[in-house]
Amino acid sequence: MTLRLFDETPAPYVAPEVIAPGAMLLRGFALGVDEALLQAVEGVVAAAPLRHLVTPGGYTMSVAMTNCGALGWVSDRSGYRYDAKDPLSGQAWPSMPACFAELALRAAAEAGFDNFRPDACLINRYEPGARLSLHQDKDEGSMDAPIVSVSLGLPAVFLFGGLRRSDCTARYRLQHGDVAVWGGPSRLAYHGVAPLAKGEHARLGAQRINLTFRCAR
Ligand code: MD3
Ligand code: FE
Repeated sequence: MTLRLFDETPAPYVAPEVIAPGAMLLRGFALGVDEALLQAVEGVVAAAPLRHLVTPGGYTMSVAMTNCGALGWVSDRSGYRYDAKDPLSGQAWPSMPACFAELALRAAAEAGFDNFRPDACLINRYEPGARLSLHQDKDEGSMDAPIVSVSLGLPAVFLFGGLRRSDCTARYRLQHGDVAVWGGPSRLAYHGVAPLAKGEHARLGAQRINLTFRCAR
């Protein structure tokens, strides 16, 4: 038996934890490649800066976002959509770094979804207090492909509900290096992120970064 002295100490990755049909948590799965992922995030952010998007209802999101890959998720007063161009620069989004595509492919395969080739990666940056209210990811062209998410930096409380907004939500603490895969019957589950608690992460400081890989086309 292993004595876990500090809750923040990541456990080595063992096997997927099934939280609902088609929804799996791969705790610590990204730990071996976390530094490569963060350096690639820095490259993407240098070309396509993080920004606070405005919702169709006129609210400015507390989470700052950018994208890489062929398509990027954007929001403005006219709605939510995927776009091949960064509206800030008018240029194509930065290409998907190889280490992103490789990790997403491996994680999806580990969760039973073969040949996952996402064309979009949304990068979310949370600072203390930032949150994502309960929503479904339904702007993608195909609901057959899963979504893969990678958590980096400060821990967050992830809210996972059902297919109706009114369904009750379970809470999961996502830590640096955790990967989640959502497909099949959980693809349209409502989910969100509770306001980020203050803290300091050794590599990222007072931030959480989440990478969300999608097949948008
Ligand atoms: C469960 N991001 O960007 S990713 C989002 O931590 C988003 O930044 C969160 O939700 C974050 O849209 C959570 C995990 C996730 C993504 C898609 C899902 C969970 C999901 C789709 C269905 C069910
Ligand atoms: Fe989402």
